[in-house]
Amino acid sequence: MARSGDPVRRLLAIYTGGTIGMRSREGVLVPGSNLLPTLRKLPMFNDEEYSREHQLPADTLALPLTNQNQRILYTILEYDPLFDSSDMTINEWIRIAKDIERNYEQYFGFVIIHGTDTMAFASSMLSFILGNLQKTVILTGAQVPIHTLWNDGRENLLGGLLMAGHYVIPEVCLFFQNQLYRGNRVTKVDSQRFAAFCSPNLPPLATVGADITVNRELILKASMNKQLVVHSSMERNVGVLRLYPGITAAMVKAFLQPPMKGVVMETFGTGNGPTNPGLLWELKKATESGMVIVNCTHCLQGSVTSEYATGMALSGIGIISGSDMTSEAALAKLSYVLGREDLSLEDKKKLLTKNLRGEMTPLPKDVQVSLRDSKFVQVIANLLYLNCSQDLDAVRDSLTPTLACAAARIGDMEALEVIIELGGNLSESDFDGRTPLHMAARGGHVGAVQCLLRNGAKVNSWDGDRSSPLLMAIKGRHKDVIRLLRDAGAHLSPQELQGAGTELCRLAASGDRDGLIAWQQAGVDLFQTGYDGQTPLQVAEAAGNHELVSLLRAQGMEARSDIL
Ligand code: ASN
Repeated sequence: MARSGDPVRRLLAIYTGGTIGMRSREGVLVPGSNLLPTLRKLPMFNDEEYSREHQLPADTLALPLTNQNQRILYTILEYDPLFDSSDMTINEWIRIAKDIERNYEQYFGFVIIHGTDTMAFASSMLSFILGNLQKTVILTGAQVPIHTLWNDGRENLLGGLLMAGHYVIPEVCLFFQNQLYRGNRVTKVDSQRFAAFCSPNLPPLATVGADITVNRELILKASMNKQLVVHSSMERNVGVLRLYPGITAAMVKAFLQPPMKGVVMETFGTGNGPTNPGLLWELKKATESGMVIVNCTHCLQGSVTSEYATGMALSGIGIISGSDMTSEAALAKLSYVLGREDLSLEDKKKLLTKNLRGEMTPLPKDVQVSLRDSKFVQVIANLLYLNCSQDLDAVRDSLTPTLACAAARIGDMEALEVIIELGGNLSESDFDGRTPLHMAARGGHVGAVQCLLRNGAKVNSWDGDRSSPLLMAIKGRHKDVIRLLRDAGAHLSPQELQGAGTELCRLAASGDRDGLIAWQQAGVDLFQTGYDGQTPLQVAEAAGNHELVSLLRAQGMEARSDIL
């Protein structure tokens, strides 16, 4: 989270519809166009003098100077047609995301004026559609139209504009009744009262009273140096199935038919369902044939755990725990993950269990982790990712080298990816001076080496024993790793090369063919002499190792022909 020093902040307010601008027609409320002229007439939304003096364009208004002397200008992009949010679909949310993308550079932040009925779905979906967000996106709306005498629209819209104009909160948020929530944590809980939303499993990101209190430790960290991505290939064939006592196998079967590809199943309490064998069989058949089912509790608050046999029965048939996600967030995540064409089904299922946009609390109380378990690294990294306030950056920077080394040592790609996403420096060494690349090279983990190199790890570095990743790969005889490192420009230091002749003779004496080939692959001349002036060829001849002799002679011929 940050506040910029620029005295004028420009926001884009995308008006999609909703009660806030509705008008009564034949006794019922319908979406109302021309929100801007209404706002122009309200002094709290329009500093007329400033607008005139600065000749603002017709689609742009200026808020009066804020308490912090900030000037906020906002341009209204009004959709046509406007929507009651009951008519919104993934298509409209992708359109909003694309409008944000198109205008991303021109504006400091974005406010989306949306109907409240499906606003929790909208904010959840947008949190997944918008990848690598570095600017504030706030959804808001009202329970009562803004042009009526007593309404909540003015307060909500003004609050949304002020928050987006003052703070960089790089998330999709929802502002309602003085609270700024993470968008994928909210649900609509009241159809009439002004306090329409709640965020049952995460406190508000900010609260507005006489002062604004921002919960800095909750704000997600922006993925710096990465470009905004609009994930428009969201899977539409996803749905929500609410279990109830007595639901039959036939009903569940009917729901799970094509084209359905993913289902959020709302279950009882801590994630429990009936143990009726017929019903479990239908669910098992579905998961086995590729249907992805996420288990969310239909309780307002709390998480899916594995306390009861009735819950275990569901996880035993391939149903994925949705932890403490709201059903709205789980549906959006399912749509995003299933839409990722670059992933296998297994990878999609794994991704669903991870915290991607702060939508779930990463360390459920029932997860036991041990220091020996690779999951430990992931859990710590996830915790750091979620609690990424500036205060925690220093802790993160000191922990990530050790975490990355631990992950690289066992070739734990998932943990490495979490650390990379966290922004950890992959060239930083642990207390032994070893970098993650040293550890991955020593273990011969080709995937981890590739991943580290791809993400900018330094290829030539020397640890406390003055060994490079290349030397570690040679010692382990990891041919594929040696090749990767060499292709990336790895070389041995003069100090490492100094003792090479003696080491080659030792390998020749013990008949270690693979050891010799590893050195040769690393670009080392096999005809160096050892401490007593003998070459490895002479040592092999003396040992009567014919296989090695012919290998070394062939190498010698090759080397000579190279020189000629
Ligand atoms: N039906 C309206 C909508 O969602 C409700 C509202 O905005 N308060 O568009």
